[in-house]
Amino acid sequence: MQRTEVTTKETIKYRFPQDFWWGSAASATQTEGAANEGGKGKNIWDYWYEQEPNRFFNGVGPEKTSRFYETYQEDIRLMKELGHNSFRMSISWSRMFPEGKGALNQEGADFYNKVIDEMIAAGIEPFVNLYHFDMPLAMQEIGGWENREVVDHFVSYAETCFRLFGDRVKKWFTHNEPIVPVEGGYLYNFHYPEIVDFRKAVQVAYHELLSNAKAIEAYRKLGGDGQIGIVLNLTPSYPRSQHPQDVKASEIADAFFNKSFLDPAVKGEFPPLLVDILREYDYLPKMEQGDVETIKNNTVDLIGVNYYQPRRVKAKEYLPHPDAPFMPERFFDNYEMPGRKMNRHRGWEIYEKGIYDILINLKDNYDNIECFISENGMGVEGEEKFRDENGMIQDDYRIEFIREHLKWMHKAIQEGSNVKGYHLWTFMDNWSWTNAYKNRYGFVSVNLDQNAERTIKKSGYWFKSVTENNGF
Ligand code: BGP
Repeated sequence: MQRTEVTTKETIKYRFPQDFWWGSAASATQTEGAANEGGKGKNIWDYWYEQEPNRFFNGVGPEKTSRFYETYQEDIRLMKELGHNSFRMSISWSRMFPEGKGALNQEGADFYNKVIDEMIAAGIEPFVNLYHFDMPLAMQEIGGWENREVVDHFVSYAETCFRLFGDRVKKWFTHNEPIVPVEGGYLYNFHYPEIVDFRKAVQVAYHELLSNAKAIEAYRKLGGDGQIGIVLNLTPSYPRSQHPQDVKASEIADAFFNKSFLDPAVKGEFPPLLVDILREYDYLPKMEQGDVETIKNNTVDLIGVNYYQPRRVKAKEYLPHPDAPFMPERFFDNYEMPGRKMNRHRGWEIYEKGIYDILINLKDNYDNIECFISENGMGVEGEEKFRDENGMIQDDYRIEFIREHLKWMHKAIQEGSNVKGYHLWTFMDNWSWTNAYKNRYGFVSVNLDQNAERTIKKSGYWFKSVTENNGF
């Protein structure tokens, strides 16, 4: 493997606080591979791929992904080489409990024990997430998050993880982007079970929230001495204009997609605007006695913020058809701002200041809760064409992307934001759900044609210098 050092001779203009968390994030299904090995049960991705391989870019499924299950030692060594002091992974529920409940798969527990130990030995703090889109199939068969029983099974699984790994893991996360399974699975058809049903969507969101609160409660009951939080994709909703109808549209979009999880997770309360809408249209979820207290009393210690793109909205141009299925878009239209900067590979706008706006919002309206950027990154298709004669991918666009976001983060810190770190999505190229290996996000490239060979990209070396200097 070719290694060309990237040296930065610049003087440090953007210095970050001491002990800043530098690292990256990944998830089990996207990296581990070995989907049918080591006693793992099937999850919805394994199943969906069997049923509809055409839904996945180039027909590539989750069975092998980036092979972290076999190569974790080498990968952790590379993380260390790139200056990581922390890394967020997720545990696969169906690797721990093949049926989602019942007997523990000891081989699964052994694997995570080895990974955690290996990271700690390398001086990398493991941040561990319990749910990253990967419902065990057996749980989906009884309704997944639609079914309240699944909340209890999730909490039992979480408790097992706290018991087995909590002596070494001090940063826990219940969910990654819990709005995404709602959007993908129950509104917009990009996750299994491909249902379009607003009532179910609301119930799914509610049960995810309840499972967050109950898992936090369990952690504290067990005497957990670390921190427990949730990772949310906080997508700022910018109105097209300051016209009151545009502003109102953006407030509603914000209530649906950000405050829906942020308010209950941090404040233990539901956003009034969302509750009013759900009540008016008769879509309030089924709740049980005691739930409100459980949610109120079990709020998070910290928030992971995933930020990729802003949401831009405008007042509706046309009234929705009265018989159309109920969707959040009944209240706003998405708005394509002329002149916006795009990552065309992913179809996402790049708006670096969004990261600052999120952090200032958390500071001003959420008691400046401790947080970190838990994902941010740039997926690019066809990166092989940027490989130079020494075999290194010259991803200057990624360096620029990260650098510009870090500058805005730095400004937020100077203004008092309680942001503690920055994790890139992702460490090495991995499997992106239905996009499979279309867009590459890693500091490290994974060559699927060469036995998943890893090579560090230019951005990886650049990041190493940032971590060493604690700034740039
Ligand atoms: C986030 C997810 C990640 C990751 C990332 C990039 O929503 O938490 O799992 O996949 O987005 O998105 P994509 O893979 O769809 O390009």
